Amino acid sequence: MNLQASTQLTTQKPKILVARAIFPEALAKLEESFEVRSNQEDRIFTPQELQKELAQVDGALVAGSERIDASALANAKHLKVVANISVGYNNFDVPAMTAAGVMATNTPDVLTDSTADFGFALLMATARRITESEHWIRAGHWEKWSIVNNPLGMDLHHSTIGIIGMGRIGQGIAKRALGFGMKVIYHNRSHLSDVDEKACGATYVSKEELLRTADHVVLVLPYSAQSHHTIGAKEIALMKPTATLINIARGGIVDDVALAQALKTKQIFAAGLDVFEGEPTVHPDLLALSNVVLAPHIASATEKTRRAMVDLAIENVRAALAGKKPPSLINAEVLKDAM
Ligand code: 8YV
Repeated sequence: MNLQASTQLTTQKPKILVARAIFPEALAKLEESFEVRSNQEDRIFTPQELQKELAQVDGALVAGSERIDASALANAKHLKVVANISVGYNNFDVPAMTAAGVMATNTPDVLTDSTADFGFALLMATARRITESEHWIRAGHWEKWSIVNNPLGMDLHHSTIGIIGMGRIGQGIAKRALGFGMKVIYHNRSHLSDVDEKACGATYVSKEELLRTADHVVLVLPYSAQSHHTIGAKEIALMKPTATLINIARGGIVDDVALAQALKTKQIFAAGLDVFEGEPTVHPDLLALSNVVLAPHIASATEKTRRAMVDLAIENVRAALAGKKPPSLINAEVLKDAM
């Protein structure tokens, strides 16, 4: 094969953008079949940069940090697919993507168990004040140990867990809670089937009843205009003063200012937060409080799961660019005209 032919072949490969750093092995595999524009230095693109990048490719892998809307797609004449390396896709304007003929995909299922594990870990750390206790040791306070003067926590076992958002991850948390002898109540847009309710040992209640009766409230619902500030001052006021609030869903589901105020005045016992309004910025009032456990959006972050998420996103791009239906296509209506 002469050099010209090889160059010709290279230029015939579909072009893809990898907007955030991914595992080097995954990138190397992609480079076998695609001409890849990758951002391994992981600097988040400005909206203008993202628009320019998308204009040059047939497909893209992105994460929650990339907003894909009409403006991002304005010059993306060849773009067929944008694969989110994430199950939540509130960074996608799906109608705008469909209107532009762009397939939108996400990464469901592969992260369910890791995320449910983490939700439970955050709940335990929050209720049993684990990070606060560690700081206590590091600050040299162990000398002050006494029966009544340790960081005293709240029990999980035989308490009531209230789960708002009972999709795959919510159900995973419910099943873990059963192992702790917890009573499970939930609120969701729709009731689970009888079979699923039974498998989770869960009872449907109104949001108000859940907030009033749960010892631990866990948020696992998708973010949308409708779910914005699902928990604000009014909702927190319904909660028990001994209750904990766990958010592994999305920033914006909780009004962080109202929550910080409630934690400051001990209106509720504690909170565990993996997600924040305005990430990666955390409200300074939350940073100053000891009765909140903070994590940097890591619910899905295990080695195995993050690799599986990247692999599924790649599978989605491969299928779309081969003229097939991607395994986790969000906007199936886009196929009506395209295939
Ligand atoms: C992602 C998440 O790591 O899947 C989701 O919805 O929140 C996380 O698993 C994050 O969104 C990065 O894209």
